[in-house]
Amino acid sequence: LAFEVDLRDAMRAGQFQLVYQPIYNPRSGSVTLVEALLRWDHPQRGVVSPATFVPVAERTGLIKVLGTWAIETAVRAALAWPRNVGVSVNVSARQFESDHDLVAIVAAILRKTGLPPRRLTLEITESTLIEDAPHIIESLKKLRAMGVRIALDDFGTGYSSLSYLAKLPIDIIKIDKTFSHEIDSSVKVNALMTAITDLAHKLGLSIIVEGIETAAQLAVMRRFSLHGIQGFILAKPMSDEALLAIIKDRV
Ligand code: G
Ligand code: G
Ligand code: MN
Ligand code: NA
Repeated sequence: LAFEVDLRDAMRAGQFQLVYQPIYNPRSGSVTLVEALLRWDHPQRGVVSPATFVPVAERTGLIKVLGTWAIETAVRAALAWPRNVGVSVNVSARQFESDHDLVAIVAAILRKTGLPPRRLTLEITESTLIEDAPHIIESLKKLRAMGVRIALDDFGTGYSSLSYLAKLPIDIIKIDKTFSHEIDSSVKVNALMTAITDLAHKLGLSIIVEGIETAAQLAVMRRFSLHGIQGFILAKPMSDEALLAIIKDRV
C-alpha cells in the first residue's frame, strides 16, 4: 500500500506528466491523431511506466482523478496543435463507474477549453467492453452523440468476434501491437488483417495499426488500407514540445 500513498502524493506533487505519440496517415505522411500516454516522474524511482502504476490506480480508484487530469491535460495540449490534429486518451473501465459521471466530466472539459469534440478520441480496451457492462455502452453512446470519437484499443487480444464489432458504439479499431510484431512471420496474421480491414470498411470504422517497429512490418502494413499507423519506427512517445516541433512541419 506504500505505492498507493505514493500515487496520491505524486498527484499532489505534480509528478505525473503526459507524453505524446503521433499517429500518421499512411498515404499523406501527415499526423492526424496523437495518443497521450501517462508517465510518473518519480523522484527516487525515475520514470515509472503506466503498466506498473495504472493497475494500482485502478484498484484504488485513484484512476478517476488521475484519468480526468489526463483528459484535461491532453485536451489543453491539443489546443496548441493544428486544427486537423486530434488527441486520443486512454480510459479505464473504472472511469465509467456511476459515482463518476465521465460523460459530464468530458462535456465540461470540452466546454471550458473550447476544443471541438471531434478532436477528442477516447481509447477503451476490448477487455473493458467484453465485461459487457451496459452502463459503459450507454456512456459511449452519449459521448459519440456529443461528437467525441471512441477507439477500441488492443483489438485482437481479447475474445470479441468480428461480428461483435458491428454492435459496438465505436469509430476506430486499434489493432494490437502483437499483430504488427508477427506480420512478417505469419501467413495467418496476413489473413486476419485482410478480414479485419474488409469488415471495418464495411462497418464504416477507421483502422489504426499500432506497435510498428521495423521497416519490414511497415512495408507489410502499407499493403492494407489503413487510416493510421503508429509505432516506434515512426515516432516514440515524446514531450509536448518535441511533438509541436514535429507536427509543425509534418501537417
Ligand atoms: O505508455 P505505455 O506503453 O507504458 O502504457 C502502458 C499501458 O498504460 C497501456 O495499456 C496504456 O493504454 C495505459 N495508459 C497510458 N496512459 C494512460 C492513461 O492516461 N489512462 C489510462 N487509463 N491508461 C493509460
Ligand atoms: O495499451 P495501449 O495501446 O494504450 O499501449 C500503448 C503503449 O504502447 C504505449 O505505452 C507506448 O509506449 C507503446 N508503444 C508505442 N509504440 C510502440 C511500438 O512500436 N512498440 C512497442 N513495443 N510499444 C509501443
Ligand atoms: Mn492506447
Ligand atoms: Na493498444
